[in-house]
Amino acid sequence: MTYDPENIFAKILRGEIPCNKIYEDEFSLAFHDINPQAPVHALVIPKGEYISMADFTRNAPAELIAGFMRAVGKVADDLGVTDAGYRTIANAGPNSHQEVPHLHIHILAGRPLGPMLD
Ligand code: IU
Repeated sequence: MTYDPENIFAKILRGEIPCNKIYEDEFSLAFHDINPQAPVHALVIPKGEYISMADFTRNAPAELIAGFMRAVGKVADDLGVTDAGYRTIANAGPNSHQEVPHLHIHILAGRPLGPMLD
């Protein structure tokens, strides 16, 4: 599968579509999910053309991988959910129900989340 530069998160990264931004640095952008599944539902995306976690960890430079993962922790801290707890999810591929083919980590928090799967 090749990266589709017209996916919605690529457009957000290019500034062609707005987002409700939480955090941005040279490696990452974080914003509120448009259809939140919990009181806190953020998405963190890397700056680069990566479809999935597998694509990212195989192909991204180590500095970007480290910077991106740091951003996930920082966003949780900034949102004030670290102590109460939160869940991170990165869907990848058809069985996972990944809808947007640009790597994104969901941060879900703000209520007890219950069991992992539907
Ligand atoms: P998924 O893991 O690919 O299924 O998650 C995609 C998420 O992107 C999903 O939670 C959507 O609500 C969210 N989203 C968004 O925040 N803004 C958009 O313009 C679109 C989807 I399209």
